[in-house]
Amino acid sequence: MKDQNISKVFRALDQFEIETPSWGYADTGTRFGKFLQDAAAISIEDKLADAGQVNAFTGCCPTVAVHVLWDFKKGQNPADVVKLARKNGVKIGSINPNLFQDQEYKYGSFCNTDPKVRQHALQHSFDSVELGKQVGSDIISFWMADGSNYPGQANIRQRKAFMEECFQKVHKKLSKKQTMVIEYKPFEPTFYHTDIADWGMSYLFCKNAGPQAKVLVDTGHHYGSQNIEQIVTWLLDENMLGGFHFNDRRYADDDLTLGSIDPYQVFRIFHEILYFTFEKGRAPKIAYMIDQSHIDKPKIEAMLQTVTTAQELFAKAALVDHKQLAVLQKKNQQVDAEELVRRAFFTDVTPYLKAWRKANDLPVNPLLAFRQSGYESKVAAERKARRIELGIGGGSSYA
Ligand code: AFD
Ligand code: MN
Ligand code: MN
Repeated sequence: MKDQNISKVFRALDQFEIETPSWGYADTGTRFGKFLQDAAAISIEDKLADAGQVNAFTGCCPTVAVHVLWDFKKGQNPADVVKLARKNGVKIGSINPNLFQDQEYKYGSFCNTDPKVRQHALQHSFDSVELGKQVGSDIISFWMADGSNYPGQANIRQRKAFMEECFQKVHKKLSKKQTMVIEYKPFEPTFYHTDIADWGMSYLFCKNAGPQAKVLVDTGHHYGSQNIEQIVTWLLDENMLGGFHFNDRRYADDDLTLGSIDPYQVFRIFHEILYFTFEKGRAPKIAYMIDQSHIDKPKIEAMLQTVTTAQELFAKAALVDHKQLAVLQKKNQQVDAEELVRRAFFTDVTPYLKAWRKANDLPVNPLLAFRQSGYESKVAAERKARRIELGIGGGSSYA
């Protein structure tokens, strides 16, 4: 049994990659204030250096998601950012347009009743698609904050039509290699209606946009009782799952470290993906991306926690005997079927993880190795001095 497990875990981890977000390395805040950390990244140079550390210690984070307005300064040559990423042993991953911060987006971007605002949002999206082509990224990732706060405030049908038209225009600009992923979120920042509030709305916008549009599942964007793995399974079956933004939540879109609240839910999501892979004989092309930002945990340590937890849960999910599960499901032996899945979840895979890391010349305990490297105290001193010199507060993620 043990040998069988180890080869399953090795096979799973060999194929497992997860993208870290540039914004997860910089200072962020709550809506009540920004909380600064000396070692938090200030510039894209810092963010890529930090992302390079996470990849170096875990071996599974080769790409970094970027936020266009926060990571590409006006007039900056995108090729320089590509070179910077390479210097740190990573590549630019998904491109995230910023359609929620400009003052003119107060009443929406793609859904704004003012055609000039919609055009401004469209132009930024077209520019983001072009940027993706320049930096060799094949994912453009849309999160739309559009919505309203009071009954009667907005014509929801008209907004749906505006949004649909804009996504169709963006889709036309994609290269053959690019995929656009459309994220959904039930509420926040608006609190009466959100124009892309659930997976069905995202699915319809994708279908109407074109064949290179897929749904992005942010694990923090669901009501407490929702069965996320069922949504994932449906989207997989429809070939409409573009990828994930992984984080954990206790109440809403809390962006906590993955698995910190409900590791079994993440395991069930990975299980459904691996069960699909077993049945279809092929792994789906989906982007595993992290979307977390922390005001209290040290940034890089939080990212290492998320990445190593994701590896651990993916390794556990790889232990499920899909063939046996199918037999038990067919016979409706629900207790045995559940026990088969539970046994995998409760298996201690740390020995296998350590063996895989050893076999790949990686530290067996990435978090401990990072702490021993002294990287954090070094950059804390340097960045603290730079903040004082530049007379700035926290990181540039909301610059
Ligand atoms: C916020 C939004 C959404 C988006 C992320 C990065 O809720 O998840 O993907 O910021 O822009 O978390
Ligand atoms: Mn997200
Ligand atoms: Mn979110």
